[in-house]
Amino acid sequence: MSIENLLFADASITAEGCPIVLLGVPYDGTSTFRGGSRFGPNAIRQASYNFETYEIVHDVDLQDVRFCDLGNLDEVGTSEAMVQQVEAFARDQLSAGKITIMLGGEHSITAPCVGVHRPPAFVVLDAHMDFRESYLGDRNSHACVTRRVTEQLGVDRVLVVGVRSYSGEEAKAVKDLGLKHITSFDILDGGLDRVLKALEGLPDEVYLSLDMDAIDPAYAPAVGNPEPFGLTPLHVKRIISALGEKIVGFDVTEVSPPWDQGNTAALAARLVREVIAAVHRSGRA
Ligand SMILES: [Mn+2]
Repeated sequence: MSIENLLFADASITAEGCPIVLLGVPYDGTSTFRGGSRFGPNAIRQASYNFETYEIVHDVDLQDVRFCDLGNLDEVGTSEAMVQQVEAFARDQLSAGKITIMLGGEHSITAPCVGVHRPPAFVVLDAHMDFRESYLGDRNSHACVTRRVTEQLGVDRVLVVGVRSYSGEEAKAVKDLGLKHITSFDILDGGLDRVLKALEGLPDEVYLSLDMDAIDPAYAPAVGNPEPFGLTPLHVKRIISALGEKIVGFDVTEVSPPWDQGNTAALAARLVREVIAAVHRSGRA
């Protein structure tokens, strides 16, 4: 199978009868430090063949799960074009009652998808607050994602986990608006229980966005903006398990293959498989 036709391991090629739909969004047009995440979707797909089909914690064999991989969106030049593409995808899949999983691409792909989904709750794992009003003249920038989502959903529906880097201007906006967030330092002091308690209180439908830079660069070095003092892969696995039955949309972003020895893509692929198994196990799909 050529790279153009490479599917995520165990995925079917058509959406018919599949409650879970994967899509690659090869967009990295607003990346400012280390580009290359447009190669992320296919690197994650390639890495997905490394793993057993049976997921031990969920007692789910992915060969028995109906999910499809629709391939990649066409590459586009502007953030506006990307936003339109992702919105169209999200509208189609939402009206068909599908659970969407996007493989990024940079984190800017999240806001248009969430804007269409309008979930009762949005949880984002990210080293960064991404709470700028605009960045380098672009409101669709990866540096503004959580700000845009907060505008779309209302601040009460948003929870940021693993954050440890933001500007003074963002700190003020976060405080003024009362954006809920749990830093990686909070987790160091209070354990993951603090996060799990916050997740327990969420509504039944949650969109989960994973910026791979939430995870420590020791485990996920190939991201656009690596930030020390991060979460461990097991933290993220545990969060996915805790949310499993509530997940109605998921994305994994910022894997940048030109900087990777393969471990970042492998971890991303493994976590996508974890999400699929957790969602399936819940009976929602
Ligand atoms: Mn980030």
